[in-house]
Amino acid sequence: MPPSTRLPTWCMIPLFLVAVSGLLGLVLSPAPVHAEGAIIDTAIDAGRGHTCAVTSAGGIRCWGDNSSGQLGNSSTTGSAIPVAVCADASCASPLTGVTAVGAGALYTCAVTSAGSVRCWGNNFSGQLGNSSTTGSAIPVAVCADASCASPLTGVTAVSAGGGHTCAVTSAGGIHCWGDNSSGQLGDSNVGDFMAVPVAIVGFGGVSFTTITFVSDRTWGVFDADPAAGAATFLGFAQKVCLSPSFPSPCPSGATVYGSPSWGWVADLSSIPEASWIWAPGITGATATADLNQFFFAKAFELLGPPITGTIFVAVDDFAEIRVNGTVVGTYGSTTEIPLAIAADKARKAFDITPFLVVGSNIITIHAQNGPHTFSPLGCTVCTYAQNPAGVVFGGSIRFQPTKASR
Ligand SMILES: [Ca+2]
Repeated sequence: MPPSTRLPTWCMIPLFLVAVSGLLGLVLSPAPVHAEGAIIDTAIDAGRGHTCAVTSAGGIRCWGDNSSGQLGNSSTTGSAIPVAVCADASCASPLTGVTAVGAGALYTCAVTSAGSVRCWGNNFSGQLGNSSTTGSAIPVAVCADASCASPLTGVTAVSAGGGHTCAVTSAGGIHCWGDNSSGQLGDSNVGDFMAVPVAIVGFGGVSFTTITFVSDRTWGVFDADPAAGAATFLGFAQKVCLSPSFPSPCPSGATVYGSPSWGWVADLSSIPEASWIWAPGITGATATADLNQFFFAKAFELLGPPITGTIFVAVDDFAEIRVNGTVVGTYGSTTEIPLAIAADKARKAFDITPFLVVGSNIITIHAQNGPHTFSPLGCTVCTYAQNPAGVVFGGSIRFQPTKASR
């Protein structure tokens, strides 16, 4: 059972005064509100439909909408009175040592005295920073980086937006995570989202930019490599799955081919936001699937010399990795079944560093399905349900910024 979540009535009144003052943009009291030992409001922030306040004892209490678990009390039932945020999944004790709070639209993040960040609530865009897109009604620790091997530390302040979050460290660094559809993370990239923090260049001694990219809906689909000559834009990539549960999890909104669940077991743990993708408009019923090929392309602006660049790829059945119109390498096969099978069972790394240039770069993944003879179902003109196709990839580019950002 969660701890008692009701504040004594004698301290709720000043708390609500503070909340109201925040809504009206007024300052009722420049100093913390004191009420016979119950000292509240060392920090307060309001989200779309909820509010959270830090107590001077280091606790944190939230109230209002809880539809996404943004009150952090292991519940999704709203509360018109403050409730204590739980420390962990057991919810046996309240979160303590809180020094700052940022309330986002449907989620909340708090800084602890140890310098780490805990977030809870909606996680649709990875705004909880724990390398996941699953929401949480109890606090989760924000990861330090893409490996998610350790928590983010040294944090002194946090600010939460609609679906993205940024934290400031004592070293002056800025780390952001979550929705990046408008480039709001500040990492010079525009993508779906980042479910782990990225360090922003120009703050806290960070002198290089790391652009992380994954296969998602932001990749343009063409009938040829747009970096190598004339190419027709066919739309943006769609996410695809063999079946509703394979690969698992099948992302929401993905097209499900309705295939028997063979293949597509490549380990994607190092590129956790990557999805299997294919060309728009294709379903399991589309024919002919056999030997269909598309070019998935995206531009990356490097505001200085490249330091390193790596891309990991898995594919059903063949892929050619191209940078600025030049072939970096290939994976899989459209003629040899063992090579094709291997290509969807494990991702392969390609070093793209020598192919990157200062300025605009176009990365293109040319992917092709195998012939009907690759299908175990005996079709001679196969649908995508009978002969599925997809490609999944992700990687990073690190460069030394020498030009002014846009
Ligand atoms: Ca295939």
